Amino acid sequence: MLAKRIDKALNHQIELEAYSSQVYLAMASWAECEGYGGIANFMYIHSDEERQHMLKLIKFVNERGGKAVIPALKKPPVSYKSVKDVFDNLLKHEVHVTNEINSLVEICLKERDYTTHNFLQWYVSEQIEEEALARTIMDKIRLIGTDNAALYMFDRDIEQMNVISAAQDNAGA
Ligand code: OFO
Repeated sequence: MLAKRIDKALNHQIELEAYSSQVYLAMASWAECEGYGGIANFMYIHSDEERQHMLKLIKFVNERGGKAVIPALKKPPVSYKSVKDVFDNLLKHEVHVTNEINSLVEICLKERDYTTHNFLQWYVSEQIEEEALARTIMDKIRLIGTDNAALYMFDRDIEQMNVISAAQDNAGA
């Protein structure tokens, strides 16, 4: 049985994962409308992954005797100044999610809920990977600067980054 405090904290995380999925979906749509097909695909896949993170939490809460509440959908930002702005926001968002996961882990330790603590280790590793990927992408964007030809190549190559990260996820699953 989940303690009330843990139930509440996990439900908060369910909401955050749902919101993450919305944020990346909005980024996908922005990129698609701006003609960045590769970035759009990257974001569509990322959005689906975030939904899976949400579902995993919902199932865990209900299996442990808690009550997962499906949250209302908050409207994410819909427009961006540039590709750099998109990925800046993505990195900021992931850092925020990592901090939230870490607080959740801390609550579990305080409540001596080692089962939930163990379950959350998957999210801890996932955040390390996602932040690392976001930082790698930001490094590339900084190198690209205002070079449109390089941006064109980046848009083509970013799909490959998704494939690699998905393959790593599967290997770890
Ligand atoms: Fe759910 O992993 Fe990113 O936010």
